[in-house]
Amino acid sequence: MSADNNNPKNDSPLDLDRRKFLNTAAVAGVAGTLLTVGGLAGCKKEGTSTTGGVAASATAGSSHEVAPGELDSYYGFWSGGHMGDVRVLGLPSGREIHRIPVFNPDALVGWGITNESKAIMGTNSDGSLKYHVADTHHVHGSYKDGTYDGKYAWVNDKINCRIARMRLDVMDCDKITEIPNIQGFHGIFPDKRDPVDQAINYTTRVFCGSEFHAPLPNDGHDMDDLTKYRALFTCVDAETMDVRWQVLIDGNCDLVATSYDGKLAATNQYNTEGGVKYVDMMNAEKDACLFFNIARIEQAVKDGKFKTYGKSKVPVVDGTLESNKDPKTALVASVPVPKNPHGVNASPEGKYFICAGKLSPTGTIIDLSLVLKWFDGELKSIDEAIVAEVELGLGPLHTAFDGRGNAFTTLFLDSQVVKWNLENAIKFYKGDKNAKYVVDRIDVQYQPGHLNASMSETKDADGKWLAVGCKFSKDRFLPAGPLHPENEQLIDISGEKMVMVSEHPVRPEPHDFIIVKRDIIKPRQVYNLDEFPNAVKDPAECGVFRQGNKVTVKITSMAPAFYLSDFKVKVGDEVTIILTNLDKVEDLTHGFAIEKYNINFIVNPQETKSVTFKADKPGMYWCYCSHFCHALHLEMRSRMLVEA
Ligand code: RUQ
Ligand code: CUA
Ligand code: CA
Repeated sequence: MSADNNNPKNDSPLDLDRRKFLNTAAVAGVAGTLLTVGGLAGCKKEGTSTTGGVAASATAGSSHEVAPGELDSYYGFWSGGHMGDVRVLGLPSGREIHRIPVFNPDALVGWGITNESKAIMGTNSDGSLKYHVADTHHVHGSYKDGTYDGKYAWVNDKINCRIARMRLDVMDCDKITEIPNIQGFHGIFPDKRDPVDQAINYTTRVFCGSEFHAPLPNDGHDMDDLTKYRALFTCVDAETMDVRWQVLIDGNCDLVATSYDGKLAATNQYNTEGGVKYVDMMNAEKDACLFFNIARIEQAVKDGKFKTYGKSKVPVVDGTLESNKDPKTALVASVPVPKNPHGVNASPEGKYFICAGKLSPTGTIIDLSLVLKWFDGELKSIDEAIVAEVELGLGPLHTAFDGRGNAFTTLFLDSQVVKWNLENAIKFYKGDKNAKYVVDRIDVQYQPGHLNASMSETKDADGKWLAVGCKFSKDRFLPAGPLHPENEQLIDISGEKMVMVSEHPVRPEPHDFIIVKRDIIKPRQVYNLDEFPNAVKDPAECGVFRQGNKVTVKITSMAPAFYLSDFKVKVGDEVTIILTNLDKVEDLTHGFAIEKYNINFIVNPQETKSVTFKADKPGMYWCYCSHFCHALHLEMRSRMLVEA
C-alpha cells in the first residue's frame, strides 16, 4: 500500500484531534460494538464547513437549499428501524413528507387497527396482530431496464423475517410475506431484470439474505449441535410476493446485491466460521461473497432437485460448497473476501460488485464477467474474479456510486467517507503504484453506517447527492436526555471534492435508504372507489345490518358530516363499521375515532376502511372526525348507542 499516494491530507488540526479521539474510543469497543445499520439525510444549513476534509473553496454544483414553497428534486425512501415504518423525504432539503406504516401499528393511519391493515400485517386466530415489533433495515425500489420504475419499494423486517412491499402510487404497504426456515433476515435486493423471459425487463424477484444461522428444522431439539445450524438464501416473487425458492448454504448471508443482466445475485458473508459467539465469528482471515447462478437454481427447482423442511412447502436447493465443487454445474460460487465483510454493492456500469472489509481496511472489487466465466469452467480459480483489493481506511461498510467511475465508502471507525476511483484501484492492485485511487476523504459526524447517492445503484446514477447515516451524533445537537438522535448528513458530490452541506437529527434508526429522481415517482392523491370491494358508494347504502349478534354499520363521510349521524347496536354485538370517504377533493382526509373503544383511523379521499370490535360497554359514545378537514371539523360527528 502506498499510504502517501492515497491519503489526501486536508484536515484542520481540530478535525484531526476529533478523529484521534474517536478512533481510540471506537477501536477500544470495536469487537463488542456490532456494526449495525445506517440511515437518513439532513437539511440544516451549515455555514462554513466545520466538518473537515473539505477545502473551503470547493465549489458545490447545485444548491441544497429549497426555499419555502419550492419542491425538492428527489424523493428519499428511508427505513425506520425499530419503528417498523418507511419514511419519505424530500431531498436535498431533508424534509420528511410522509411515513408509510408497514410492520408496526400506526396511530394516525389506523394501521393495525383497521381490518384491511390487519389482513396485510397478519393476525392470530383471535384476530389480534401476530407481531407488534419489527426492525426495518433495507429499502429498495423496483427496476425496469436497470433503473427505478417507481412502481414498488420493498423493506425487510429483521426480527420476524418478513418482507413488505409498498405501492409507490399511493405510498401504502400492500403485501407482507413471512419467510420460512430462517432467522435474522437482513439483506434484500430486487432483480434489475429477468433474463429468462426476454419480453420481461422489470423486477420479477426479490432476493433475501438470512444473517443468523439457526437449527433446520427448528423444532426445539437443538441448541448445542451446531452442525444443525443452517442459513438460507431466499427468492421472493415480486408480483405475488410468494416465496419461490431457497438455497441452503454454508456460513451466513448478510447484505444482497443483484447484477444488471439478471444472471447473478450475491450476498456477503461475515460468519463463514459458523460461530455463535462474536470471537468465533472473527477467526478466519477471509470470509466470502457468495454468488448465486439464478438460471441454474431455477432449473434445479424445475427439475425437482430440492428438499422441503418442516411445514414449509418452499423448495430448497443445495448450495453448499461440498455439493458445488464443479463450476460447470455449480449453483453457487464462493469468492474469498477479507475479514467479516459488510455490504455488497453493484456499480452502476454493471461490471463490478464491491465488498467492504469491515474488520479489514480494504475494499474488494469483483468482476462479474469473471464470475460468469468461472461458472463456465474457464477460470483456474475463483480468486481470479477479484480484480482489486485496496486499502480504504478503518471499518469500511457500505459503498455508493456517482456514475462517473467513483465509489464512496463509509469508514465506521475513521468516521469518514472515502471517495475512490474504481479503475485506478484496479490499476493500483495490478501493480501500477502511481495509480492514485483515493480521490478525497471527508469527516462525518460520527461513525457512519449506510450511505447512498442519488440514483446510485441504477444505470442512471447521477452523482449529485450523497446521504450518510451516522450512527452517533455525540455533540452535534442539543442534548435531549440519554437517548441521542442519529445524524443524517448530506454531501454534495457533484465536484471532485465532497462538500458537506447539511445535517439533520433523526430518531433511531433509519439504517438504509434510496434517493430517487422525483419525476420517476408518480403518486396519486385520490384513491379509486373501485379499488375497495367493500366501498359504500352512496349514502343510500348506509345503515345498520344485523345477522344474529354480528352487526355491520355502513357509514360515509363528506365534509362536514358523517352519514349515519347516529346508529344503535346492542351490548355483546360484534360490530363492523365500514366507512367510505366520498369526498373527491385532494387533501380532504377525515378521521374516525370512537370514544372508549380504542378506535381511530383516517380515510383519505375515495378510500374505504373498516374496523371490527366487541360492543362491550353500554352507553352513548361520540364518534368524531379526528383529522382536521374543514371549518366545521369539530362539528363533524356521529353517535353510537350501545343499548344495555
Ligand atoms: S446493515 S451499517 Cu442492516 Cu444495512 Cu450496514
Ligand atoms: Cu372530517 Cu375533520
Ligand atoms: Ca468471519
